[in-house]
Amino acid sequence: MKKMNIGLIGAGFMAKAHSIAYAGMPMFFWPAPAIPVKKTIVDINEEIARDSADKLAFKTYSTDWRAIIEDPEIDIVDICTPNNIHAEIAIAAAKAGKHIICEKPLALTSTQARDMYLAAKENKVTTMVAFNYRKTPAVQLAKKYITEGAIGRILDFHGTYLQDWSADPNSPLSWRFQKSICGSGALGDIGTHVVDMLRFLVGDFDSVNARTATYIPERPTQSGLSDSLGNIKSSSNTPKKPVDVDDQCCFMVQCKNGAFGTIEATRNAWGRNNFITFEIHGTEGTIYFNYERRDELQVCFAKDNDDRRGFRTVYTGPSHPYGSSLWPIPALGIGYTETKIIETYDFFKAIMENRQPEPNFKDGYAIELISDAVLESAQTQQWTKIKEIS
Ligand code: SOE
Repeated sequence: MKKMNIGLIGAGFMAKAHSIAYAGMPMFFWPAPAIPVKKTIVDINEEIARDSADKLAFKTYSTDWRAIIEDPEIDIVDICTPNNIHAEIAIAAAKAGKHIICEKPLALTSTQARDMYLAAKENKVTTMVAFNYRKTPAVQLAKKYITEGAIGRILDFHGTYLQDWSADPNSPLSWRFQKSICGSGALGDIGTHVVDMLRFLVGDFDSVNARTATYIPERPTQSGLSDSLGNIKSSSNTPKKPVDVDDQCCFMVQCKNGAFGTIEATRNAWGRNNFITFEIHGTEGTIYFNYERRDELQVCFAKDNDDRRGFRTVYTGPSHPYGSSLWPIPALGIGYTETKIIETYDFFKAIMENRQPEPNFKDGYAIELISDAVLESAQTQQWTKIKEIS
């Protein structure tokens, strides 16, 4: 069976998720499209790089991402760095003919995302952007129901991504609050996951009307780039610096097919941990999903008799998308890891079939165009048309 060598850049928590997925993918999806081989892991901090190579089972480590690009044995470049260096690495990887999986959001701006998309296209490499939540079997089941017409024509939808890890004003100013490193705040970090899912389920967005806010205007500085996600509380005399991205964003969406929706994203919603939800109303029914109960899809079909119409719970299992490769009975439990394993499987399968998987850099670019329109609309307080892919 073909083996594919991986070079992974950025040894934070996402490196752990991707590494487990490389190990687990062939165990779930057998025969695997190809066998992932964890060759080199890169981190600018040598101690972290060395330790991660041991922990995550990479053969070697480096402190320079160019070592991966220049290594002729590397087939796949996996970008798990902060957002500000996605573009430089991805463009270099594409020019070197490597296939690329990149963490979300794809770039700081749509201009960067376009350059990444074009570089990959010109060099005919396979790309994936790691919006993993759409890989949850229940989300794929929602897509199947919608495609089969089970809820009719979509009228409207509501999506949320709520977390609370940054609600404490004393949680540090990580790179996720600095525009030059992250591009945007809650919007890019988590809002884009919901945008990806709803674009996948409902269709292309046409225009948005947004409002953003920065509730905590400054936060204690943090040493190093490490991604503390609010776990480290600073002492009251730690110097503070301004936050220059959104804490919260909320926007209305007009889709090209006429459907209308709302999306909210915040990391300051006390009590909400990874509250990714959508509710989609169609002429023939409703679908509701909550990632915190990700084995379940709640559905209501209008065609049911009056005396039994109502929400029912479908637990995903072997008869649902990807299910026959996962666990043998419904509700044994899908986790974050499984979504990453499915993502890895789709990526490898597409590489072996010489085509693009979904979501790929084109999708990542389309989502950056949506983010740009959201930020512009929040400034102008006007409905803003989303630019077309060019
Ligand atoms: C932090 O909000 C974060 O790690 C996001 O960056 C991820 O995309 C999300 O899946 C979990 O939360």
